[in-house]
Amino acid sequence: MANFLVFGLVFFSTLFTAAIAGDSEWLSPVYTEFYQNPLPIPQDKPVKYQYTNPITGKVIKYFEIDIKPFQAQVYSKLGPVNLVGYDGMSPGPTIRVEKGEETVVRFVNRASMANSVHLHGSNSRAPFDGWAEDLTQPGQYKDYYYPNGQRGRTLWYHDHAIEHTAENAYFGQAGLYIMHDPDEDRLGFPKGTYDVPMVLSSKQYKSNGDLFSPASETVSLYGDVIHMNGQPWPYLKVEPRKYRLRFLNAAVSRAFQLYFEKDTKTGTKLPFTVVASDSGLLSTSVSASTLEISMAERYEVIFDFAAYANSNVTMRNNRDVQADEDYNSTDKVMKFIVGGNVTDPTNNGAVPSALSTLDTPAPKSTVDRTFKFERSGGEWVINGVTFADVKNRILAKPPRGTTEVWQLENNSGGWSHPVHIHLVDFQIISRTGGKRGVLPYEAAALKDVVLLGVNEKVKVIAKYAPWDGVYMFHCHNLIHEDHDMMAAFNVSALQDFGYPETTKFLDPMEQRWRSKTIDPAMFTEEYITGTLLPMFSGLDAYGSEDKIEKALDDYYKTRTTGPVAAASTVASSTTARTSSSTTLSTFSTITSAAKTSSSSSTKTTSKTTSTTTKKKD
Ligand SMILES: [Cu+2]
Repeated sequence: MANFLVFGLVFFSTLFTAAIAGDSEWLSPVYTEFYQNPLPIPQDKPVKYQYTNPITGKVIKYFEIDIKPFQAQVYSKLGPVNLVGYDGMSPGPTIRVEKGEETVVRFVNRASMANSVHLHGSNSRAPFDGWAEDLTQPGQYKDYYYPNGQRGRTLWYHDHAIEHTAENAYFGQAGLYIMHDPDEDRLGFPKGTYDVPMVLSSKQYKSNGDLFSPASETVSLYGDVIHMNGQPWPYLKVEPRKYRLRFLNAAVSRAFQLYFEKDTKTGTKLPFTVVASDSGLLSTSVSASTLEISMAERYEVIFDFAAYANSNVTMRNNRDVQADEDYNSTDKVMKFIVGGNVTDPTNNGAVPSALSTLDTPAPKSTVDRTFKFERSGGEWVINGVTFADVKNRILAKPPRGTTEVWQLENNSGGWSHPVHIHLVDFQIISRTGGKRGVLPYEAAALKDVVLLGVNEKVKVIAKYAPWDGVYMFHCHNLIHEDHDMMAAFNVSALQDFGYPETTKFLDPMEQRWRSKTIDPAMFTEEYITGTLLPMFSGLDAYGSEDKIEKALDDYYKTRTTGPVAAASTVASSTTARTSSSTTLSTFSTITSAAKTSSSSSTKTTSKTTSTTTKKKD
């Protein structure tokens, strides 16, 4: 304890932003209230309005969320923390939807920095996917239109604003979005208070109790204060029965390897069952005693506290996870105080072995594209390209509906990169070069994030469907993402596809869907239920997903030649970086119908002249 005091407030608070080697010190003021505060449970967001299309019967639920500043108290003896969160809380309110019910979520910027919102895990149309340059400025709002047509899953909504995603997410802009699928009910998983959101983060505080900002970080912000649902090192009182724990790692830069131990028997890792991940249910339940969860990944675990009645179980984190920095207490997460009585014995049965049938892409032995994630010239790049490299940042043009294998490479021993590909659910085929292969629960899952650990090569396979349009892929270490390890792919429109779509959503910056200035007339029930939601409902944006999937399959089955790309898939002139005074045309049109070969993936481009005011390290 004396050690804590010596290394406390004065020496290692704000001055030492670079990581200090070793496990014993603090960067933040010493935190002493371990397991003294209850785990907060984010409240559910109520539906504000609802609209049913009189012809199709299709339901759209409307939610409205204000992005606004608020304060919280993390250190009881220091000053408050200044945060900016969805509805003034962090994590934001939990949005709950039923599979098949579409949603419109209006995000209203009542804060001081621009935002963009990504619903992570949703195959939203490009203009509603949170494209980093599709900013909503303070005083504006944007209506995001979501399909909820995929399998049930735990999604999350979080900031994706160009160059300051790390700040926005870290200061509070992250929340859960849980899509319930009736197909899950047959499994009898724990429900209600036995179904607990677990949002991990790791932060660093200043000597006054306020947050240290990631704004000037260019490498990583690992943080030394571990939070669950916004509370450092909390406790949760549980009953001696099964719980469903829905983990999300919302940290800026820290990956976790979680395990549980009984306080009276430390060193012995307790068993649990992994049942779901990014895209919902696993194919089979997977027994485990450690859960590796990197930034933006979701894993759902059934943990049975029955054997630990009237005792305490602590959730811990391994040290030496990848190349992350450890601090005094980054090996601790939270405590479960297990009572002696079960008040509700329902939904407490054995976890079935077979859980679901995954819609895995048809196997393929070739590698279509290779992407190297690396540090180059003081920037984080993908195949030498940054997101600021507007002319070159579209690194792939998979024709709509094609299945591709992407090889992701990290040749560094110094850092890891959780890679997120928007739009698709992918299967992890292989992992080589590092200390581990494909983890058992990864092998049973469809994912949208995969950790590319130190020196690892990971192959992922996905079908680039159902929509066409331009989407991002990037590292989910938010410091790397901001500086500028992000690129795009264009799921190319098919000229001769023949499916009758009445609306196109190719361009994430299409003017029609951009943010608007706050106007009270646009916030009335009459406007929203009488004009706005009927407009979305009439777009035919999502209603025919199954038919499109089938039409795409038929298209490729019947073809004897390669796919024919549309003459012009995207011709946007609105995609210059917002920090730029110059407008550049971003999206090159497709000139060749031929399926791209792997050569497209290894191009090295000369940097375009920077037109941005982007900060350089
Ligand atoms: Cu990275």
